[in-house]
Amino acid sequence: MVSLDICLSGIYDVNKFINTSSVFSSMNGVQQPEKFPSGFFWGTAVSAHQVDGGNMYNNWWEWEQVEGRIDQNDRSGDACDQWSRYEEDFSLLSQLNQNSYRFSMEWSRIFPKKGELDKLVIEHYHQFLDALKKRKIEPFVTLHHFTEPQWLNRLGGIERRQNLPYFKDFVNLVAREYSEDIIYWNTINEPNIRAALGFFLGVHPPGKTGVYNYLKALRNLLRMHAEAYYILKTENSQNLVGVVKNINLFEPYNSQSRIDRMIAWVLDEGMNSNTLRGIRTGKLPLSVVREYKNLQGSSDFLGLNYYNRNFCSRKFEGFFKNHSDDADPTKLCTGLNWEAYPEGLYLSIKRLWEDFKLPIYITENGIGTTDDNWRKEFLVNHLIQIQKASREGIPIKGYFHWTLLDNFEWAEGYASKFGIVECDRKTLKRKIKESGHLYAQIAKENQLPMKNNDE
Ligand code: IFM
Repeated sequence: MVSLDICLSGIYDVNKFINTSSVFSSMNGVQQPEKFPSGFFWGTAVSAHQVDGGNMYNNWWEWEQVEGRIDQNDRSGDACDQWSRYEEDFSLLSQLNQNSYRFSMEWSRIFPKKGELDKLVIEHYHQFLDALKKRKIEPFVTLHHFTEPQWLNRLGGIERRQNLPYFKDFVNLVAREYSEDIIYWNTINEPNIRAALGFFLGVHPPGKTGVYNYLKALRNLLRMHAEAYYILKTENSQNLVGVVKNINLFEPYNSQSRIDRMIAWVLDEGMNSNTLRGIRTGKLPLSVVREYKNLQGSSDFLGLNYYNRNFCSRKFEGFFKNHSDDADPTKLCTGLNWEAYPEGLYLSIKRLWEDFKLPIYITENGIGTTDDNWRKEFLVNHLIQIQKASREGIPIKGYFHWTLLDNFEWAEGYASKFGIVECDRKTLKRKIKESGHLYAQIAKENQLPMKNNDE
């Protein structure tokens, strides 16, 4: 049997893993796979624009219509049509032994026009939540996941501070309507990524570039987070509210090089530390003003999205690349070229814990690949890292695999297959992949796969 130490440090072929090793604890002298904490949330995460279909009132819809912006000129279109197929999808969740589901409520659907709300959409979300409740699936709701209403953009978008009240209207409404059915709220999904892709690199709407725009957008996203936290806690103090931060690890390409180390520090500061510090202390990134009211301590938990690490050097375009020199090209995430680095999940969890001492939910983690065996390996290897951190006493309360269905991966279109369930692009027929079956087994047993005694 593979020893525990090796098991924790290595990358494993999942078939070997399933057959010969697991994270074992000894009970009455019998080796048992270690359990995840009791009450652990097993789920998948999605976002409205990526799965619902027909989101024609948001800025992404407009953005996609211009040729050349999305890989293969894909458009979100019907996406996975979860808007009308949610009953079918939630039955799939039950089949997959999921006890939770992370999804986003679409601001532009609730308010398709400025000041005008759509009552049918409000009702739709009630039914959606009822359908989850009926199946005993805990909703984890995200309020902002990369999209904004088109009318907001015409008023200057999220980079304009004067537009903050519109977001507050949306959150007030959602808090009033749904607080009885929702406990877990994610305010903003990946504020730094939304700001970097839309306002620094210009590859997401509104296509702006530069550090100044990045900081403006990021500060406003943090203000939006702070206001949402305040509204939800005022509505019901039992609400549990947290930001979703993705941790992009930045390492020097050459650890002996002072410049590489410095670049890694700057990128980490700009993409990670400034935001985490903001939420801890209330201070907005590079702001001359002191604190922003309601920002300090505005998280009951941390949602951690973790995918990959980057190697930093001035010789790379943009000063970093997202895989090592000897990465196996067949194992990189489609379109995004991320290389799996499971240990980075453990490091990111540790970092959040040391900074905040708050419960942590892994709100996203996954890989875009057509090689489903590789996805199984990826899954298991990352779950091992969660167990390692849990063993050190860090309260990790749930894991949401990204994602349920193969869906619209923003600028990468439909080529990147992140789902544990296939969604046929023509018929939208769903089919559980092997990785889905493996995940269902893990969720059911609340532990990694059993050792096969025949080996
Ligand atoms: O699909 C995205 C998601 O919307 C935000 N986090 C990263 C995922 C994979 O790129």
